[in-house]
Amino acid sequence: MLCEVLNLGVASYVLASVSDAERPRNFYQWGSMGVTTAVGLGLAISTDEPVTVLEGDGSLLMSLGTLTTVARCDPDNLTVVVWANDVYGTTGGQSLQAKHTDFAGIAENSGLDAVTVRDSEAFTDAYREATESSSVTVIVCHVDPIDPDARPPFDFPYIARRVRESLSTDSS
Ligand SMILES: Cc1ncc(C[n+]2csc(CCOP(=O)(O)OP(=O)(O)O)c2C)c(N)n1
Repeated sequence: MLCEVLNLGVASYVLASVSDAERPRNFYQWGSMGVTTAVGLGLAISTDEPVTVLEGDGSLLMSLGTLTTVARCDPDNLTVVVWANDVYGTTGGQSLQAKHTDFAGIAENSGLDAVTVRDSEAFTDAYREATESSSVTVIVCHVDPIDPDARPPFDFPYIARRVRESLSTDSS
């Protein structure tokens, strides 16, 4: 069963509203900015299950060095999707001031496979290829900012416990 590690804020709000009950391995980050990919790496090297990170571009910008560590470990079950909306969406849409920054280029120069996509068809193809690959791929997915209505109240200890219990009891 897929384990998804979601950036704090918008990514967590959206994924929680899609299908939280059927996805006990949705690991929402709560208040913890800049750690999503690092948490995903830790999970990927401690389980054989597939792990997908949904990272924010602001969060990744805070912790670019994580990409070097991901490339060094290169677990075959990890895929990193960067939700690149060019803003700090969760806190009101402030500009990242990073329009000249090439996240896929940074990932590649850190030793990872990387691809940039701009529509859902390209994303679907890239995600399929990435999950079939035995190397980590970073998919930089350019999206428009959204402000979801849903603001699920997360109980973070419960979320972490639920992920841990699902990984230790259920491998289907
Ligand atoms: C260390 C730290 N700095 C700032 C914040 C406040 N904060 C919460 S979400 C967020 C924006 C995150 O931006 P991004 O990762 O691009 O995701 P988006 O909200 O655009 O989906 C900020 C600045 C925080 N929680 N932790």
